[in-house]
Amino acid sequence: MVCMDKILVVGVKAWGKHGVLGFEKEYAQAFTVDVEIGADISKSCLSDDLEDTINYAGVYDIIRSVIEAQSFALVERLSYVIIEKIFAFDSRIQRIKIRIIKNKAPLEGQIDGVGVEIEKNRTPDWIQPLAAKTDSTPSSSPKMGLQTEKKGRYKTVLSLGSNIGDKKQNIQTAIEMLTESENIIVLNKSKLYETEPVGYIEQENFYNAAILVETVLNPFELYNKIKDIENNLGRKKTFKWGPRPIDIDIIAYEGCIINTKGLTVPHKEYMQRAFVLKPISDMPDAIEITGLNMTLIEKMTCCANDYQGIKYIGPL
Ligand code: PH2
Ligand code: MG
Ligand code: MG
Repeated sequence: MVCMDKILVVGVKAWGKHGVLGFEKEYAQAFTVDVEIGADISKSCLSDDLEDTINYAGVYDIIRSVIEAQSFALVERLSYVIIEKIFAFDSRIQRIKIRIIKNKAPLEGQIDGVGVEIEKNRTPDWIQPLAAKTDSTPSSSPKMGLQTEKKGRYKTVLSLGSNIGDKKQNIQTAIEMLTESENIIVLNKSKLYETEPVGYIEQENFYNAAILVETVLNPFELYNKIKDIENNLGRKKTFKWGPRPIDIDIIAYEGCIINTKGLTVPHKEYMQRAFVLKPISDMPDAIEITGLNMTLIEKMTCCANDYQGIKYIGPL
């Protein structure tokens, strides 16, 4: 996560009964804890109002009460329980780093302490670890090891590109296929553009467009749906940036940052690509989902290396 403000609660000393050895569970020993809380607290810098930030006193109380009132074998588990409680304490907290040192670990010889450092991002509320799954709720994306509770509708911006076959038809068919999915509503469409290939240039020009959709699918489910559609439209695995009848990319997904091996959201390179930015700039409601604004997106479009190669074709 880039540019995240931090609240620091450091050097908290507390006594607790944590350890694998029998006497560690019986007699309390000293722990020192540092916590870093990642959250957007910029509003409070102007307002000077406690309501606009995370109250560090609450964080401090959680650290002490978990250490003092509970008992765990591992400092790993202790850290995790504190993290969970701090996330629950304030929904604006996006990231937590915790360092717990057991000051007088039962080891022979000279040692200043042992401990762990654990860092976690808040898990969006529609993603739950598989372990939390009950028998009655079907797992809708087993491949990702995730289970979804469909709690809401989310807006997401998709970019479409084609440079094999009837390019306009391919893009239109892909949009129809998305529309036919009962989980997806297409809210807005860009115009259609012809663009010069970026990356691998020895191939036909592309047609590019973008759409804004609303969906109850989480980003991983949406990704799987998109892959199905790409395959149905004859997409074959070739090489990176190679020609394709259809490519659909998730550019942005409301309130969501994902960094996994298979999926990165927002899309890694879209801010340098006029063939993505230009279509998005046709749709003010889609720009909003990217977190950019019209002025910025227009400037970025003009700065992108592929800007000169973009030709307006017509409506979609
Ligand atoms: N997609 C790529 C690589 N290069 N160039 C253009 N003009 N349009 C694309 O959609 C495109 C590309 C990889 O997805
Ligand atoms: Mg792509
Ligand atoms: Mg793609």
